[in-house]
Amino acid sequence: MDFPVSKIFGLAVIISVTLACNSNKSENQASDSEAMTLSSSKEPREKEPGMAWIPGGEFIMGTNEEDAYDPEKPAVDLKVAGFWMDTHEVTNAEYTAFTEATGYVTVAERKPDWEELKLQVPPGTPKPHDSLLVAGSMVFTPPPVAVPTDDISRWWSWVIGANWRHPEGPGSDLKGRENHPVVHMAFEDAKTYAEWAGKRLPSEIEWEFAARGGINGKRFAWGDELHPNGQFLANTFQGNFPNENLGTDGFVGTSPVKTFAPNTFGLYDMIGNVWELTDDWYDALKYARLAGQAPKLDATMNPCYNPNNPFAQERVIKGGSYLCAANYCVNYRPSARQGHSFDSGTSNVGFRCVKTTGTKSLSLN
Ligand SMILES: [Ca+2]
Ligand SMILES: [Ca+2]
Repeated sequence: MDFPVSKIFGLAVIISVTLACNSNKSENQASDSEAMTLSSSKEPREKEPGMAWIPGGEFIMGTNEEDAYDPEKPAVDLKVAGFWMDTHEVTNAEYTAFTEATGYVTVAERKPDWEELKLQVPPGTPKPHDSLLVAGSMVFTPPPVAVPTDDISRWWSWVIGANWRHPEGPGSDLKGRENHPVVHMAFEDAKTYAEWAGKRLPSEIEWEFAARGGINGKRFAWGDELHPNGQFLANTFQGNFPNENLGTDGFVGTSPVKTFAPNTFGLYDMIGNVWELTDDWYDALKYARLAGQAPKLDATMNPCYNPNNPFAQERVIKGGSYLCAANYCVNYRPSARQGHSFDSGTSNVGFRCVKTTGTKSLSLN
């Protein structure tokens, strides 16, 4: 598992912060691991524009595959109630409509708040100079030649002025990308949009159920082959990551939503294009806890656990992105999961929304 890409990582490269151990959290939430009442999975009569009805049911979450990452294991049987889900990732055009209606300014467009950032670094870490605490985000910056894949700073750069309006930084814009997924989304950016739209972010369980499209126990969302009959079914990375982005699937960056075939639930780009934020805190032992192989979290415990980043305040992202490659992360699978710092966006993270009538969060375990 690679080190999560985040604002504090980008700044840490600059201020040479060494990450050590910490467990404080400003919020304690474990909604995804709470048992909840399964509501009706019957499709409501009233349709939701731009959304597909996900009928709910039993499924196998996670995997027992030997070469999968530990946080994806083991496979567990779960039930999910029905819900509506956006058929595609939220686009730049949709996010533009939201900001025009509300005046909302995203996290990457704001000056970083040291009072929040210092909670994610060892106590006593000196405050960086004000000249470094300026608005920006992490941008994929491929090296010109092949490099070892053990250090993400070789291809992720902290770019001042990068945000959803300027995905590669100042000088880049959204022209011709209106129908591409919005990127550089921090959790607050996605959640605020969802609330404005009368929707919410999916739980990880809901997201994985929807991505599998009713196909249980398969490595990929569509079966066991990455390219059945030579077809590309998702926007991922072909070639040697990170320097050789061949774009054999037609795209070296994001693609317009709905370019690739939908899954059996009618959902596009659940795999690839951009990673998608969920409402859940990242817990590397979540699947093990659900299977009874690790102690359950209680209300007094830190809801976020990432052994690679003990300072983590991360939400789960799912589905992989246009940067997922066979020689590196192989995260274009429904069980793949990563933690994503709550206050950070990157040039390959977006989201989509869900909606339920009645009670919220309908995952059972
Ligand atoms: Ca691609
Ligand atoms: Ca996606």
